[in-house]
Amino acid sequence: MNEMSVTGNLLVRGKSNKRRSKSKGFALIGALLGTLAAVSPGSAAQSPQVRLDPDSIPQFAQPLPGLDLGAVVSSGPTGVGLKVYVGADAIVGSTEIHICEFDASVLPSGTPGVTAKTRSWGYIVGPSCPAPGTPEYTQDSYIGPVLVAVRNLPSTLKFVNDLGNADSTGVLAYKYSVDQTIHWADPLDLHATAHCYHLAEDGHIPDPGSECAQNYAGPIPAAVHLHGGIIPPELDGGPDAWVASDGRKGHGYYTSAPAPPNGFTYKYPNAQETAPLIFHDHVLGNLRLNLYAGIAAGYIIEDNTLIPTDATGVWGSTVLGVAACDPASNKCLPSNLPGTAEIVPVIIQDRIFDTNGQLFWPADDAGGILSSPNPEHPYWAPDFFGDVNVVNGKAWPYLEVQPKRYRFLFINASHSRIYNLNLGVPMWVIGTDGGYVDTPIRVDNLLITSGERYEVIIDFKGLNEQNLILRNTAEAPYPNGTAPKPTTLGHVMQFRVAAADAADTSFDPASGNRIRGKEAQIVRLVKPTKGKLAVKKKNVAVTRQLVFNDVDGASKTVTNPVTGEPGTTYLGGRLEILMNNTKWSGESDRTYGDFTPITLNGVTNNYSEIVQEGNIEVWEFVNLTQVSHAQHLHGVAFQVLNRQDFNKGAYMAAYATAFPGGAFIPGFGPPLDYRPSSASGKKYGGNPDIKPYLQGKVIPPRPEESAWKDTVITLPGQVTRVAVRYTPSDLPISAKAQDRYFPFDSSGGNQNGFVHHCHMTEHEDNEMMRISLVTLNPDAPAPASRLLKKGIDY
Ligand SMILES: [Cu+2]
Repeated sequence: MNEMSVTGNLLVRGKSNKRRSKSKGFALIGALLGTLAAVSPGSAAQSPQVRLDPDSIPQFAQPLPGLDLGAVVSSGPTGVGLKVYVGADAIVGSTEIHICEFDASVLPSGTPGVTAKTRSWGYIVGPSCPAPGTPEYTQDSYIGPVLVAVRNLPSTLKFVNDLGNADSTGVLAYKYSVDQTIHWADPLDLHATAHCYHLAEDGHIPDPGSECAQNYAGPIPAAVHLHGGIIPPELDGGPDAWVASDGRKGHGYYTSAPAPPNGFTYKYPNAQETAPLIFHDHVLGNLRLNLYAGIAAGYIIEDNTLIPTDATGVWGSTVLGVAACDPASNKCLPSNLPGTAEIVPVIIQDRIFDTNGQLFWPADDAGGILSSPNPEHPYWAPDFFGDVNVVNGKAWPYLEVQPKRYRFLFINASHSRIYNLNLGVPMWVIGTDGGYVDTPIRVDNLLITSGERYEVIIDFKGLNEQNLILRNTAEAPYPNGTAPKPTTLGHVMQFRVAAADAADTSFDPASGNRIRGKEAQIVRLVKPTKGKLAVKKKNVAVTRQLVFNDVDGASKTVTNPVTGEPGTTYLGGRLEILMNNTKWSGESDRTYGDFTPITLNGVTNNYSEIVQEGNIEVWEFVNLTQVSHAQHLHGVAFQVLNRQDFNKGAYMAAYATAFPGGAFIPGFGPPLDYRPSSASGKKYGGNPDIKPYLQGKVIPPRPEESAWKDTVITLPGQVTRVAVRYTPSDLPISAKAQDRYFPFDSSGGNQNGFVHHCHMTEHEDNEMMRISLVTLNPDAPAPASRLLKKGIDY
């Protein structure tokens, strides 16, 4: 099958100068703050690290960092690690979180040759970062914390970026691997003079040792995104909201309250349904390395009105001091459902280590393997697949359990790797990305992609004295790649079941009893078992078709821009993956006038997805590439409608010939006008309608995908459809037009949008991300009359 490729000429761009100057304005903000540190010049160097053989790492030698229940109510926030914070300090008070560098115990002692801890980055709750040389500088885990907030009680989090400069970081994976040829935050504004990003777009290979090929040496930028948060766009912490360690800022920077120059304060309203969220780094074009260094944490929103007073667990109204629900209302969760404080997070990542226990990143030919397929992007590769599974910050840990039920929160926080988890015993899904399911769903395998979450109950009863291994069988890339090596990547963690029987009065998911009471069931946009809409078709305001396409570079033999080694042969392959063939900024030479330029703080981006608050839309993701993607929408929840195969070759041919001139133009945008036409099947998106190329029946979502979600697996050669409604998720379908709105200004003053993107970090870092603006429902109250007001409540 012919894959789409750059055939012949790369697009000649006429507006480059305009684009090259666009990010200047905001770099000045840092200068005005007077906090800029001297930045030393960079150099182009290949990482000297040597990869550690994953077979040498002892498995199941370290306990899984668990929840520190002692910290729940009494002592309040201290340090990093998987501590759950419940109580005034974390919920209604102000919590200060520093983004820090420190050592973490990732590999077990006894790993041959490894004597050092793993230098990492992460969130540290408290007034400052731990100082080198102090005991606190060595953290048990880089992941965390897990914060617990309560619905409708706002939480104020002050984030401070204390990461310092790239040339002095001990995280070698970052120091040697930032790629300045992709569109990234670029705090030093190298774009303005060296045009690295645009040169790469035009097929230019950086000269060896030139600015564009050098290791980034400036202040480290970071952004904090609340993944799954239904929040105002100003608080979304998207790619342009970054702040660098020296106070330089991206043009989407926002703070709800005074903060240090290198930080910001977000007042999260927590107005949404109960859901397990994540907060993690989201800096433009380089979040893969920030995440790799460790910056990720959990954020659970609980709903007191669902929590019964007679809970048997630690969780309950007494913890929060707020009246709980009346079980007779039929709205409560089961009274014996294990509470939030009993959730065991299982945050799964894959990593590569060097022989000194440090994080290793496969950029260019670090470690002697040429990982970057194209010299135009010497430090970037289209996938990252590690060789070690790390859970909650520990390589292949174990967890001692009693022979009874436990409640787990599975989070895939890896880069490109999809996991297909199985334990050999049933797993009962009780919640997904956006909250609880109606009734527990039994699964024997749990397919989970980057950014997805599943809450699961596992019953270890009768398994006394057994050691169970949580295994992974997913190919990488999924589904047509390499099977995981059974003895390394095939192992995730181990459960050791104790000998003595244990009493268990907790909720039994096999009972068939509901999770959500009858009055609190999921508001259905779709009928999941049928794969059909649950709302009338006329109530779907807009259908969009978004096509994912590869833009490939050719194999070539050139001088390696990093090492200067002549005659280096690059394999060629994906230079970038696009949605609707459109770059992140939406800039292109199209003259249709179908994209809407919107300017925020002096920077203009070209929007295509202008959605209206209150509306229901169907989004169809058409995957023309060879791998799965993980589509994630910010600021809203959706329901998976269905999937359907299509004739990829025939559609790709029709797609290519629909472009002006009859051939694919990389980065041009979709071939047709974005607005609906008969050729697009009346869908937005500017693509030939996929409908004539569909094959077979619609495939309903997997049962465990049937609750609210924000991230979905989209397989190659398939259309994946989701139904999305731009309102709070628990608003009844019958709500009147004037009631369909968020409690805040979802439009960000008609200037500030939300991104939607692939959650595979190599893809989102390199253009597989777009912006959508949520315009206000004209029938709904104006922002000044809404519950949450910018400048006051957020
Ligand atoms: Cu992707």
